[in-house]
Amino acid sequence: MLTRIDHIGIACFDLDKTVEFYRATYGFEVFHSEVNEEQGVREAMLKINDTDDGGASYLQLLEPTREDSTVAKWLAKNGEGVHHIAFGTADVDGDAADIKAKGVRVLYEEPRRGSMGSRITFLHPKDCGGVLTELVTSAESDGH
Ligand code: MC0
Repeated sequence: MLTRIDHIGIACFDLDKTVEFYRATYGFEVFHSEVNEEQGVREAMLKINDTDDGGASYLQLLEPTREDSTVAKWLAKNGEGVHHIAFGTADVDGDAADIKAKGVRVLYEEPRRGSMGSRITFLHPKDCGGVLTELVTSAESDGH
C-alpha cells in the first residue's frame, strides 16, 4: 500500500546552487547527501516532514554525474524542473507486482538501491500520464 509522498525529484545543473536556493528561500536544510553511481546522480535530500506511517517526505535535488545518465538526458531536453514523483510503501516488491498486473510498465525486474539505503523501482512515464513515478521502501520500513 502506498502511504505517503516519499519525495519529489527535482533535476538541476548545479546541486550546490540549488541547495542554496532552497535554504535561502524556504529555510530547508540538507538532511542527507550521496552519490548514486548506478543512477548517475549526485543528490541532496531535504526533509520536509515526518509522516504518520513512520517515514518522511523529502525534496530530492538531483545533479547528473555523467552525460549518459537519465537525468542528464532529461535536463538536455527539458531544462531544470520536476523530474519524478516517488510514493512510499512498506512493500515495494508487492506494490510493483500489483501495478504491473494493471498493465503499467515497471522498469526494473528487481528493486535497486535508492537514497539512504532504500529499495526503489520506477514506472514508465508513458504509462503514468507523462509522470515518471518511483516506488520506494525506505531502509526503516524494509523487512528484507
Ligand atoms: C523520459 N521521459 C519522461 C521522463 N524521462 N517523461 C516524464 N518524466 C521523465 N522524467 C519521456 C521522454 O520525454 C520520452 O518521451 C520518453 O519518456 C522516452 O524517453 P527517452 O528520453 O527516450 O529515454 P529512455 O526511453 O532511454 O528512458 C526513459 C526512462 C528512463 C523513463 C525509461 O529515464 C529511466 O529508466 N528512468 C528511471 C531511472 C531514473 O530516472 N533515475 C534518475 C533518478 P517522447 O514523447 O519524447 O518519446 S535516481 C533516483 O531518483 C534515486 C537515486 C532515488 O530516488 O533514490
